[in-house]
This record gives sequence, structure tokens and C-alpha cells, in this order.
Amino acid sequence: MTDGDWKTPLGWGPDFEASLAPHAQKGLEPARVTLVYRKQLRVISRRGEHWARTGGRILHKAHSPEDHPAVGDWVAARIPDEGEALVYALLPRRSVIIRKVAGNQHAPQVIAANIDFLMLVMGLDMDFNPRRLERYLTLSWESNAKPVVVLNKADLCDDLPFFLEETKAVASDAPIHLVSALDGTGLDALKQYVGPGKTTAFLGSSGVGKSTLVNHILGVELQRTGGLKDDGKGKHTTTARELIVLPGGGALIDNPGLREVQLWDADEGLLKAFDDITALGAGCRFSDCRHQQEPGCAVQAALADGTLADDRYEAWRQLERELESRLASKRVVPETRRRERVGHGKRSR
Ligand SMILES: Nc1nc2c(ncn2[C@@H]2O[C@H](COP(=O)(O)OP(=O)(O)OP(=O)(O)O)[C@@H](O)[C@H]2O)c(=O)[nH]1
Ligand SMILES: [Mg+2]
Ligand SMILES: [Zn+2]
Repeated sequence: MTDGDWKTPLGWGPDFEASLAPHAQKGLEPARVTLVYRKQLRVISRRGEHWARTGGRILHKAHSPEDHPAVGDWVAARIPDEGEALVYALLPRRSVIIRKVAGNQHAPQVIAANIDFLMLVMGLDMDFNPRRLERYLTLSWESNAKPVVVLNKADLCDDLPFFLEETKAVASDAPIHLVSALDGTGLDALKQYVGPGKTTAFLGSSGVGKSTLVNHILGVELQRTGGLKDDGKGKHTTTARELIVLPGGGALIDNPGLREVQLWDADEGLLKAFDDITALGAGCRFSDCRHQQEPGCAVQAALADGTLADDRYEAWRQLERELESRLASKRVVPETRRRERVGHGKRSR
């Protein structure tokens, strides 16, 4: 196998090649992180899958958890022919999914990096919640990964058109798929998001069927799936976040169920997730209109005449307040700098 053969099906491209160049001159080689276990990393390199350790240079330069290697990251490493590799640098990310750790205004958590498609899975049972979907979409649009809304457990639902309409009202231009991982309905259509060069991650509450979907795509029962308790609440069946390499090329990341999604920096994500409000806002009298009591506010006008739903507006206000309060508390911590997280294409979408 030539050196290029293992990387391209895993998502490597000219952008990473260019970022690697200065490190390659020092004899470092590329690897992709599949699992993070405390300070240890599992990576895939020309050698196959093996252990690696984050070098002191990265740890010393890291200002925030965002600066540490995460699942999906491409890194530059010293890779001996056997034994543990040493990671020297994190290559700039194409996309990065970050949420805020609950209860801590200063703690971001990187869920995964270099994701092409983010499958936002909801169950068409008691799990369905458009307000939660708005959060997931905001997180996705901010991340630079493309969100795909997957409404699973269609077999349990007796009013699909209703849920489809509810979803369309909040999904802007993200594609929506109605599927059943149990009876196979709609699963073929998901194949377009998976394959050579693509990295596809699954996100959603516990018990919505993420691992069941991953097993279907893999064609083998690799991921353990769980039964639901009698109260309909899922227990966390998947406990580790791991990048799985597909035999035919491409990668999947199954995630443990998220209990809640709190937003980290997501100003742009919010503009996109609420593009109906963003579009209305262009018609406000003041360019810095907050859409509250300002005269000539087109958003308030749309609320008054019913073209904008109250709960949609309230959901937007809630997320905006969350982002604001986090930013306000950030300002009093001088060493916290707003850093450019995504190297390529971040502003170009
Ligand atoms: N009826 C029905 N049940 C499903 C469907 N998909 C998954 N399930 C069931 O839902 C339960 C939870 O599925 P998992 O795939 O383990 O859910 P998960 O999202 O991976 O859960 P965590 O790993 O805890 O985050 C299992 O009992 C599955 O068999 C579906 O389309 N219809
Ligand atoms: Mg799971
Ligand atoms: Zn306004």
C-alpha cells in the first residue's frame, strides 16, 4: 500500500497536507485520533491503529480544552516502527463540534473534530423535541459540519406528517430523514452521507438508536445497543466516543447519548439555525436591533401578525441569552482569548 492510500479514504486532503508540510520537514507524520483515554490516544497511521501520547509541546501551548487532540483530529506525530507514537501538533480542523460543560461557563468540551456530516438523531417516541433540535442545529451550523436530521423509530409513530412538519419548521435547509432502524425503513437514503473520504458522526439523546443505526451501516453488530427501561428513558449504552473506520473507506463516530446540549461560542450557528429570524431582522429599522421593544422591528411585527411563532421566538431569545451570559462572564477572565478554532473554510460557508 502506498502512503496516500490509507489517508484519503479517511478524509485526508490538500488542506491537511499543507498544514503538515512544516512538520513533515522535521520528520513528523500524520495520524488520526480514534479514541481519547485520559492522556493516552489511539491513532491510525501508516502503521495501522496504535497508541500515542500527547507531547509536552501541545500541553504547554494549550490554553483551553479545545487545544487538546480530540476524536477525529489529524495530528503530526513522531511514529516509531513499533510502540507508542508522540503527538507534536494538532493540524487545523475543518470542523469542530464543541459544547459547553454543564454548570461551568469557562469549560468547552470538544465532542469531535473534522466531521463532514453530523447526524442529529431523534426518536419519534417520547424523545422528540423541536426546541432541543434547534440547539443541536445551532451547535452543528457553528461547527462547520453539515447537519442531517434523522427522525428514527418511525415504526412507533402513528402521525408521521405531524412530526415532519414540526421538524421542517426548525430545520432550515438541513435534510430530514424519516427512518426506522428496527424495520429498515429509509436507511438506504442515509448511505449518501457515509463512505470514502467522509466522516459521519451521530449525536442525540440516549436511547434514540444511534448505535443501532451505526450497526446497520456497518452491517455488523459492532456497537452494543440497549433496551429502554419501562419509563421510556434510555440508559446510556454507549459510554465511549470512538472513531470507527469503515472497511470500504470513510469513518463513523458513535457518541454516548447527550443529556443536555449547552452552547459554547455559537453566534454564527444561531444566525443560521434561526435563519427565519435573521432574514426578518434585515428589515428592522436599526441594524443593531435586538428584536425586543425597538421601534420599526420587523421581528416584533412578524410576531404580532402571527407569521413568526411565539415559541420559535422564545427559543431564539433563550439561546441568545445563554450565549450572552457566557460571553459576559468570559470578559472578566482576561487570559481567556477568543481563538480561531477552525483553520479552513470557517467563514466561507
Ligand atoms: N422501535 C424501534 N426501536 C429502535 C429503533 N432503533 C433503535 N431502537 C431500539 O432503541 C433502543 C436503544 O437503541 P441504541 O441504538 O442503543 O440507542 P443509542 O442512541 O445508541 O443509546 P446510547 O448509546 O445510550 O446513547 C434499543 O433497544 C434499540 O433496539 C427503531 O427504529 N424502532
Ligand atoms: Mg449507543
Ligand atoms: Zn428587530
